[in-house]
Amino acid sequence: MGKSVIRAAVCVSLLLAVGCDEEETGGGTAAPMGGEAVGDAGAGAAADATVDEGPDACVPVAEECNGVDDDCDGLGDESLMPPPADRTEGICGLFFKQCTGPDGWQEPNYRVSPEYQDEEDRCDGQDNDCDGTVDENLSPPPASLTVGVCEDALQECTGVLGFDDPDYTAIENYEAQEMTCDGLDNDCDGSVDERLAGCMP
Ligand SMILES: [Ca+2]
Ligand SMILES: [Ca+2]
Ligand SMILES: [Ca+2]
Ligand SMILES: [Ca+2]
Repeated sequence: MGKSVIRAAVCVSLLLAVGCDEEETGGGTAAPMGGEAVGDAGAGAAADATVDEGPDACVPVAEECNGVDDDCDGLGDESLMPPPADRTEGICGLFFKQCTGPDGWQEPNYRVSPEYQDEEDRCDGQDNDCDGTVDENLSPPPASLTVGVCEDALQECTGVLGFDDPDYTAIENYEAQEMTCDGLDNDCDGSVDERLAGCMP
């Protein structure tokens, strides 16, 4: 019994208190929260305090790559659009500069790309060393046929498909099948003038 009475009394007190607050808020100033202490004068003082904070105050400007939180959001050098890297040819066209904080924008490490080569020696249809030329200065392996008139023949770079045998017909005196009695192994099979009846060059 005693506890119920006390609880009811507390509830009545709270209701009265709430009602009182509502009356004050509705009839008084437009201050959203709290009491007579915070009025227009208080808000004005707070604004003045912000302006007067002095040299430590962060004045937001556009974020730049400089290791500084220019826009005062607590993050430095965030959400920046990197400029293209210095090397734009070949596979380097995919690279952008990197923000290094106080040192600003710096060249990327091109070697992170497995396609990149300091000096191109890969036949792959790409400009791996970003000098503007694709598959240049390569060292091709020997061709499939390297005897007879095909001696010294090398494979040729065909681009994305890699190295392949050369066009043997472009080789002087080459014949797909030995036909000429000339003392040469024209078809590059290791035999000279074979199967040519009566040939004595
Ligand atoms: Ca190249
Ligand atoms: Ca290449
Ligand atoms: Ca021959
Ligand atoms: Ca032959």
